[in-house]
Amino acid sequence: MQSPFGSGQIVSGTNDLAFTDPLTGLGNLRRFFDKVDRLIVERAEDPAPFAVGIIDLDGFKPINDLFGRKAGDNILQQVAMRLSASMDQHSSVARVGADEFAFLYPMVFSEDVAREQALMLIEILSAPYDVGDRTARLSASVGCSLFYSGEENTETLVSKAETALYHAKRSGRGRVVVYTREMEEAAKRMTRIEQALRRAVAAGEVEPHFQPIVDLRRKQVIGFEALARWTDRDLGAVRPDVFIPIAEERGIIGPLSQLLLRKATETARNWPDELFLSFNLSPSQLVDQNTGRDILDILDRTGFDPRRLEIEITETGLMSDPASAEKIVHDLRAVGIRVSLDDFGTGQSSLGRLREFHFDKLKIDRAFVSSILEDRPSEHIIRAILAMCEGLGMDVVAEGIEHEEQASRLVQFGCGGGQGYLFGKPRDAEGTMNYLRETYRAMATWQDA
Ligand code: G
Ligand code: G
Ligand code: MN
Repeated sequence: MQSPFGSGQIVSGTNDLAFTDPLTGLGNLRRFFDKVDRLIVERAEDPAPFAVGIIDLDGFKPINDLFGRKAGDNILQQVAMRLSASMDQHSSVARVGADEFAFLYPMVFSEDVAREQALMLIEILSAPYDVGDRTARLSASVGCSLFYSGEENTETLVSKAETALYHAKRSGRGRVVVYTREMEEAAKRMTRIEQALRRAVAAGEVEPHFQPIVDLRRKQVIGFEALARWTDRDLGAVRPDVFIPIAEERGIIGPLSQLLLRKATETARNWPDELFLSFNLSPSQLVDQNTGRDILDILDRTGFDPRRLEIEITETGLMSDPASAEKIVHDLRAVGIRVSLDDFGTGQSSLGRLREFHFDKLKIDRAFVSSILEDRPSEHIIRAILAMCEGLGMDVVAEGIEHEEQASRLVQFGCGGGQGYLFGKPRDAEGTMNYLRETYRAMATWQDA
């Protein structure tokens, strides 16, 4: 049968509906598995490798929501057409999920070529799509795996491509990742950490440490940011940039965060009343409508004044479900909790967010602060952020200050707040109490003098 979509083999041999995706006319998952099965049998005598890959559209769901289902279907048909038009006479593509496609490249023998081919597909899919009189844009992530020996079967080959796809999605949009053995190791390590973390959270073994935030002009501590620290019995110290993402992904962030907030507020209520506590929320918590109530419950139980609490959120946290995030932020602000925008200037910054959301404070990412002395662009960016905050009536904290000269430059530019190793590293509850005693004693003698 001649394919309506160029040379790509859409249906070869049989027209069986059970093997065809009705929307796009491409083969479906069954057909794809069938083809790979058969190729593996063929390669038993001819030990050349071949490549499979899974393509996942980035940002298809918002397009569906924005343009409607019919337009979404139409885009999927266009995607199918583009993909099959880019297959050569050996290769084939199938639709294996709502917005997932799979390809089989029998004549691709190396990881490098697989990656090149996949990048080309991403490029083809990234061109604009016509939707009536509007245009939509999409990107795609691809995970590939290569068949090498007789040991493998279709299922393990495809599951390796899925593992690679998962890594591609995690590292951002529009990426290709080819499966490696290390990925399997990494997956096992993550599972070990996940299990240990579940136990530690249940046993209350994760601790908040506290890093001072200072008034740069008066050189005086005004509050602390709580930062999670965990030393496991077996794994030793695990860094938060390792275990927080695992907690987010495996659904432990809620209980972990509640444990940390409870401990942090129990500590902070013993500090002088004028000091605030700043607490990080993860993006996934802003999608969960229980978050607001959980926070208020904890404040109720520990008796910590909500007006002394600040919540730090990132722009990423506002993006996945802005309406949900807005409701949580609104509920928190209603009881006097302040909200700051963390890590500003990195990631997917959108100044538009500052118009839609009201933040009480903005934290300038340490990437800018660390280069403020050497680097003119950083200096200009910081000055622009400071001017903007002044106009919008937001407080500012510059993060990652390590040197006196950085602090004085920031003061000179009009930056009010600072945080960083220069003023203190994160310390546990007791260390923080000692820090406060020293600081307040020093202040008292200074004021007496
Ligand atoms: O403390 P620093 O060590 O390395 O923290 C690494 C990252 O982990 C930072 O981005 C910080 O915001 C995040 N983090 C630290 N503690 C918490 C916490 O209690 N909750 C959440 N959601 N993130 C945290
Ligand atoms: O993403 P967030 O801003 O919440 O994370 C704060 C992170 O910055 C923590 O990992 C903390 O340990 C780290 N940090 C705080 N002060 C400094 C500093 O002066 N230098 C560096 N390199 N890291 C810092
Ligand atoms: Mn923070």
